[in-house]
Amino acid sequence: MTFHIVTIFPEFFAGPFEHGVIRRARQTGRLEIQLHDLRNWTYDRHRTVDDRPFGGGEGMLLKPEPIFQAVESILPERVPGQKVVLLSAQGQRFDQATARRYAELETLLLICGRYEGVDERVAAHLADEEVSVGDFVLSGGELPAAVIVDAVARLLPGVLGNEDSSRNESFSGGEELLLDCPQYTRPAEFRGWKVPEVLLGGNHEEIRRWRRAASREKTERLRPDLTGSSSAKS
Ligand code: 9D3
Repeated sequence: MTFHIVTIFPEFFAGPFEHGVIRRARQTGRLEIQLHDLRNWTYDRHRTVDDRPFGGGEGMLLKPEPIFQAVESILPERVPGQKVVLLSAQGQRFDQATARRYAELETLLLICGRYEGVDERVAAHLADEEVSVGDFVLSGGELPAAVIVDAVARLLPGVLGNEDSSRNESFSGGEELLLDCPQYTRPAEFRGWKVPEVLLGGNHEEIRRWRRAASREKTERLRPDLTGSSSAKS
C-alpha cells in the first residue's frame, strides 16, 4: 500500500515512520510512504500556502490552488483503489472500522490541514472524505496523519509477524466490544501488589473465564459508552 502525505512540514515525519512496525513494513516493501511538501506547488516568490478568510476572522487558511495542484499531480487519474482524505478537526471520527476500510486501498493520500483551517472547496470538491482523530484541538493534521498510517499499516498483510494478531484486540470488533483484559508479567508480587492468583495456575478454562469477566468490568468502568449502559456517545 502507498501513502502520500501532503504537508507544509515533511520533516515532521522523520521520527514516527522510522521505528518498529512502520519501519519494517517499509523495508520489506509492504508499505510505501511518500512525503510531499505543499510548497512545491506554489509559484510565487514567497511560496505562499495560506491566505486570510473571506468575511473576516482570526488567522489564516490553507489556500486551495497548491492543494489541488498537489493532489492532481500526485494522483493524475483518480481510480477506485485510491482515496483522498482531508485531515481536519471538523471531519468524521477515525476509528478501527475506518482503519480496516483504508487497509483495503492501493493508495491513500492524506492532506494535512494547518493554521485555522483549509478552504472549504478542498473538502467539497477534492477530498473523498474529511476525517478527524478525536474531539480535541491540535495544531494541524500531521500527528493525525502519523496516527492513521500507524493504525492502517499494522493491518496490512504480512506487516505483523502473526497475520491474525491484529484481529484479536480491543476495538477490532467481534460479537462483543470489550477492552483488553488486564495483563501482568513478573514479578508475581511487586510492592505488595499481587498478580491475580488464577493467572499463576495452569487452569486455562478458569483463566479464560477470569479474563472475560475482567474485560467486562474494565470496559464498564473506563468505557461505559462501549457497552450501551451509558448514554455517552463514543
Ligand atoms: C476556530 C476554531 N479552531 C481553532 C481552535 C478550529 C481549528 C482549526 C484548525 C481546530 C484545529 C485545527 C487544526 N487541526 C487539524 O488540522 C486536525 C485535527 C484536530 O485538531 N483534532 C483532531 N483531528 C484532527 S485532524 C486535523
